[in-house]
Amino acid sequence: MKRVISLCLFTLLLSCVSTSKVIDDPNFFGNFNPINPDEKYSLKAETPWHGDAVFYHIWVKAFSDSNGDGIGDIRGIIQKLDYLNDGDPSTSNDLGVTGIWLSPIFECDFKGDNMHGYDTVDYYKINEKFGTEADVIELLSEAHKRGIRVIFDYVVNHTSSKHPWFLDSKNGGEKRDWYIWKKNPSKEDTKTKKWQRAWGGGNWTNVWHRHADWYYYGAFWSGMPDLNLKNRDTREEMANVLVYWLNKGFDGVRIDAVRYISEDGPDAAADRPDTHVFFKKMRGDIFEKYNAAGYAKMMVGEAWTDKDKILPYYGNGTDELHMCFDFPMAYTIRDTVKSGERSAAKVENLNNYFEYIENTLPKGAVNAPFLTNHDEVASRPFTDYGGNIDKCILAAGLAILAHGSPFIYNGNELGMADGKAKGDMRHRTRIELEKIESLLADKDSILNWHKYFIKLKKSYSALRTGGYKRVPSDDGKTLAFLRYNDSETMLIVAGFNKETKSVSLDFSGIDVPKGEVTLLLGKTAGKNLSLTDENLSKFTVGDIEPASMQVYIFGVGERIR
Ligand SMILES: [Ca+2]
Ligand SMILES: [Ca+2]
Ligand SMILES: [Ca+2]
Repeated sequence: MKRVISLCLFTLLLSCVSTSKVIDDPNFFGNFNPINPDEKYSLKAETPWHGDAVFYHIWVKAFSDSNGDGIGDIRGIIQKLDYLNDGDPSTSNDLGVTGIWLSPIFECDFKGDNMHGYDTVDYYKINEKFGTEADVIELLSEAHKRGIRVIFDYVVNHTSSKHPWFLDSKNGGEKRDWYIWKKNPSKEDTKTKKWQRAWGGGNWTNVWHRHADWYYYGAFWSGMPDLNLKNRDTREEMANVLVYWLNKGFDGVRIDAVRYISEDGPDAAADRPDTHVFFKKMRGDIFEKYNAAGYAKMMVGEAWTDKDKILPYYGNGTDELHMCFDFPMAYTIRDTVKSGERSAAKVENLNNYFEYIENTLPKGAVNAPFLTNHDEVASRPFTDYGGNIDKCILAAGLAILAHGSPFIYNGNELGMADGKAKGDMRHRTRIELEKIESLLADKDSILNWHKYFIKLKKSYSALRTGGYKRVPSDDGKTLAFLRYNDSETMLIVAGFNKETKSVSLDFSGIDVPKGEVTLLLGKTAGKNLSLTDENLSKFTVGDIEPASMQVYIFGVGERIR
């Protein structure tokens, strides 16, 4: 017992010391296991691939159930791979995505209705409800055959309170310092700075949870204690977890709760300098090593916050996270599609946001646009837009064709509504895969439009990594912009109007090739246009249907729809 007490005092002392300056540890992840990708199941990548990807976000429990127990599973995903991308360019009934993000697949504590898996109890064991490690290896193998990369949900900020590490820690064992303990956290509150929820609000009792005479830190709730990542031993083991699965053949990770890696005191538990050090080291010591070995892998981070706070997670563009989910873009697209027909200001907001991303992301950074996910970010588009499929399609097009590599949440491509459940459960109901066949038969179904947008994104590099330039229109309720690079110039026209109409675009002062402008994507018959000196300031685009998108290329191209 005395040993435990002195260990705890030491821990307290250590945490006081470590809050005073940024961790500077040349051996940051300790003696973590070697980077040694399994050649049989890993997909080679001599250069980074994430800037050219279209991802599909699978909520494993809801997606595809292979054994009829009502719970989606890994074998169910394998059975649906041909729907996602059959790997055959000559067939076109598949969605065409090139990446999959799997929601947490490791053994977790809560196995009830809302089993989400973010409460890990064993990072080395696949959740038995989902299958086995052999199933996961087969998924990697089958996905890779089709050119689909697979990333897993890496929950590094916290474990379940039932994880053996935490049981040891709370009993004063050798892993005591793997979690964050304080005797009197509320005493650290001052008049102006308080322990509270890491994202603001609440008070110290929301994040400090009592055990015996001590309190442990858990940013989300008492059942998910935060790991003490200021401790090198903890970092070493979490690096081992990462390397174990990346070596097996995973192509990257979605990283949960990236803002909360480090907590330094009252009002200092989000976006901390140590958190950036953590991801910079992870990039340099782990991901760049895979890159050098010819197996480029990536991290996409969940920094659920404002644009100014997301940006630092990219570091200089090549030394921190590869990608970050663009939460502000999700909100802005939603807001504009919802009411752009009534408000030119909303359309202007979206244009400003696209321009912000283009002008502000450092070189090398890849944005991750999306519309919704498994959390309470927004309702599914179908529910959000009151069943207006045109608006769902327009929103999908804006996200897929936006700067970066998009993530499509499973079911949105099928026009699914929110489930009849409360809170985040409504986003996690069974994916209605039985709809696929009838949606494929209708050339203007939401599923087919997803396929068109994805095909376009994959066919034209300007839509993936090109620049962005707004084109003024005579109608504030139409968004027109160019995506361009040295070899391609694309024009995207998004109409938020209520009636079919024409708009006049002003290209004067914009450097674009004159001549034929070919319609690649549009709902109506549409027609190719021609840009001449005469119509440079009054270039007319017609047949813009309510809540619709048209995509053109300057020059010639093959019409997709
Ligand atoms: Ca099942
Ligand atoms: Ca195909
Ligand atoms: Ca934390």
